[in-house]
Amino acid sequence: AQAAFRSDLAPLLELVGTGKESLSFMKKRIRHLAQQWLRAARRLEQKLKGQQGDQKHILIHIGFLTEESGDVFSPRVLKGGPLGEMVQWADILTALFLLGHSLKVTVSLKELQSNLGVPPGRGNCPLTNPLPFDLIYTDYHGLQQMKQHMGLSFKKYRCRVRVIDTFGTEPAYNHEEYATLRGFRTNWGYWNLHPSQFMTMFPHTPDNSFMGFVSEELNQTERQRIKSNKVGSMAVVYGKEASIWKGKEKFLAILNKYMEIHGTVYYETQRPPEVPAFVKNHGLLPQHEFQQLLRKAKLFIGFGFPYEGPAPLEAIANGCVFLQARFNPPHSSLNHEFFRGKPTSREVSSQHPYAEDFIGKPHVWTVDYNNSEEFEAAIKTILRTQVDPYLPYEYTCEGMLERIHAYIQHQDFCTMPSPPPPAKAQSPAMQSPPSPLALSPNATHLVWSPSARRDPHAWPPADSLQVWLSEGRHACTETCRRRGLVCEPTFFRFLNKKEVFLQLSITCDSTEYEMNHLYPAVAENVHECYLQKEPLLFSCAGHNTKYRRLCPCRDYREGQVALCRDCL
Ligand code: U2F
Repeated sequence: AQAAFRSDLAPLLELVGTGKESLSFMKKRIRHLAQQWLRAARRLEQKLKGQQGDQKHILIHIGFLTEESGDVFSPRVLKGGPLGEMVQWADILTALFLLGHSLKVTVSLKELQSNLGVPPGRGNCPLTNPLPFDLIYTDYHGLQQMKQHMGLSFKKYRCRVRVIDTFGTEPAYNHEEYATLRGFRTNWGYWNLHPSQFMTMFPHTPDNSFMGFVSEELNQTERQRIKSNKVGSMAVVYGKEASIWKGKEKFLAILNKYMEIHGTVYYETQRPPEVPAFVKNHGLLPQHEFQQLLRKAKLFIGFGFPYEGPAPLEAIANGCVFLQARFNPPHSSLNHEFFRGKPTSREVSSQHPYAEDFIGKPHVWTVDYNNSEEFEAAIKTILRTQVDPYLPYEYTCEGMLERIHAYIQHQDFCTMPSPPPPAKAQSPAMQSPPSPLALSPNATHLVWSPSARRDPHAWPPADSLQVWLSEGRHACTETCRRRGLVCEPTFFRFLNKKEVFLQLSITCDSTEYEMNHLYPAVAENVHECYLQKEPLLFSCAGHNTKYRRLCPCRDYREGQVALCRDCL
């Protein structure tokens, strides 16, 4: 059946269930944003002109909310604990539902088992019937539970799984054998999934799919009203848990010279000692009241934690300037407890790198907090700066619907494209005739040849490919970014070829196929060229001064980095 856009969210609220504070939070959010979602769905429906594709049967198993995984989040919903994950799940549910798919939602192991068709009382056995879902959205906890209860069927069906993974999983950590050999093993596992099956909260590395979430949107009247009601001297501190305020007296004192400081810190009976008396603390607010507070404020200020949450986007969308700390050196799994053991080597350059890199001034100020003068100067400049509310398209409801729709229509990890030619040398007689080269040189890089065959079903379409050679100190993520492009891991297979080095005028005294997440690459000083032996290890992330990497870059739609210009 064709998927048909839905025009009522009430049935979704029924699907979500009750009995946990986290579920109530998600339902409140869905209710509160309903009109905005419905309008966006109508706009996308018009844009797609009936090309909605098939209705999918989707299981959504929110593993971290199950008792079996400890459910540490639900009891903290009203106490200042993390809400970002629930924000995202609420939005994923809403988007999938509005796009017209058929959904089942589970938050316990028992429900999971009965939906998968695991016979009661049986342990780790294959499913007796075919899996009744085309797609399963879950998280690392849910993945573990599915593995434990599906027996051999897990391997068969894992290509249908999508893992919602806040901070992302880089290919080097995902590949079991490689992770084990090369020290990339983590507690989160090495699942040998296709890296794009992991879906992140922000576009961290394009090796994973960017899922995102949404923020409240403003119409023209609201924008005007907000602008005229702004209290120019009002600042809101980012941090609903008192511990985030610890040791920040110095910054608060400087800020207090210029602005009236508000907070939304959870407390039981009295003011937490970390929050100075000059701060007006509202206590933890319901989400829509928090938005109202942001609408009045001029400044939203972060003290370094939490990393990469939704709140700064909401603040910027409500017309605040976001001031945050630069991390020098950057925080990562190598040097910071919070990231330790996470399956990524990403270097986090500030509290919110997306805000820093994708939004920037005048909305976002990233400064060195160790330098009081720089900090104070930033506050003074911000006080004089006028900003409009701003929300990148990819964080609007329409943007999220558009992206998820494209993923569901085009991402297929169950039928993989044919692997690159075998690495072993073939006898000359067996060699196939050379295929026409798909790439042609263009002074500094390679572009797709106009004459090359293009697979009409390939997604993203290959003709958006440009091949650039990285500097030793840059990952492909960065190499493409510097050219206004984005790294596209599905294109690695086009450039994992000996001829490509030649086309780039690189001298290769030797060329070898090996397993290494930085390949294809060249060790320039010794003229050694390397190709990738394991397609699962194609990785936009990662760099080493020894190598210059071959990077597949593509264009992207304004405000929607996940999709190339011709991707819809
Ligand atoms: C992030 O988790 P957090 O939940 O700590 O992220 P925040 O940016 O603080 O905000 C989450 C939501 O909390 C809401 C606000 C945001 O959408 O509207 N809120 C509220 O309802 N009432 C208030 O008084 C103040 C805020 C991230 F999302 C997680 O993935 C990470 O695990 C975590 C740690 O880095 O950071």
